Amino acid sequence: MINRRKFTTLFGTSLITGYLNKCSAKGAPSADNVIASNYNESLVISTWNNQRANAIALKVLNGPVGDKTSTRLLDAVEQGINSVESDPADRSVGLGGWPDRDGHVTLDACIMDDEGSAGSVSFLEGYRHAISIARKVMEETPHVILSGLGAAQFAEYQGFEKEDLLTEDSRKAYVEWLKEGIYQPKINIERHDTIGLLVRDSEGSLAGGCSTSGLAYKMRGRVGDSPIIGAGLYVDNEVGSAVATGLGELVLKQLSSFLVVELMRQGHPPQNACEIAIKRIVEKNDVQDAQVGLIAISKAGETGAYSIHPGFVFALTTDENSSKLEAESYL
Ligand code: SD4
Repeated sequence: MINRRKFTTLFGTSLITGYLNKCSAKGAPSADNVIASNYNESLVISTWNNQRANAIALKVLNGPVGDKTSTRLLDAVEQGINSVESDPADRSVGLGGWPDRDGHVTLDACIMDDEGSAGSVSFLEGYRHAISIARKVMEETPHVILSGLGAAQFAEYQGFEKEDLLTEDSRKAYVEWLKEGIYQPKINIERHDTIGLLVRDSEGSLAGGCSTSGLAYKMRGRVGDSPIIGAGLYVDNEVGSAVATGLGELVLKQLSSFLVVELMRQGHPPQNACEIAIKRIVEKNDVQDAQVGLIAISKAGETGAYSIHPGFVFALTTDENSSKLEAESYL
């Protein structure tokens, strides 16, 4: 049975109070179904403790209008995520990301806009800004995904700077890991910092992206959910958007982000949709040692977040407030 109490308690505080107050003014608010329809402020939500990325994205969203809507939304997603890709302290994204078991840092990322355009890179080596390269794939090629060597060649052709992403800290940790060489992802502290970031502008237009170095010490060539449209990310501007983090193999098998958006299309609020999608994963897999977290925004500005195990945190930022919140979980 899904227990909502913790989530609603957390969501009953701080930022969401702002929503509920707004909603109260319009009538019929409910803590279980945070309705912000006609909510006419920008909103950014991202996985894990990424309030700084949210703030950067929000600033772009609220920046000079004049640019095409899609451009502003994509700039917001890209610049928010770029900040994490350049932060060596984030060990699951870009520079300083955890290597695979052969010592190579390989990145996955994807991006989608309000017009349904999508771009992605997987198994990318040597370039920190995977999200920017994914955007270029979307904008400059007839394709959706470029992978491995081809993705790296494309990045070079597009003028991205090539570099070694393995920092001294990551190298030391890798050498230490090699002593035992056991591959055993750990829930929440499983070097989980992957950024999935969703934006909604004041008009209700949606876009999103995610970027990751994937699971620490994965097999060489392993690709997770993050570059797969519908798995790690899905955006449908008529309905809503969703992004996933955690053990990508589970997300891939259920296409969880697509599922969340389709559930919203059927009328489920994003919170319900995230809960049903997590339940689907739990029912079909052994999840004892596996975490997945989902976050979502509806067209109307409602938000949802849910995970398999406790400990999944996410960042929610509006013009009024920014908070790190812990999602309610199935177990
Ligand atoms: C993957 N979903 O590659 C990513 C990992 C992740 O926080 O989200 N880590 O499976």
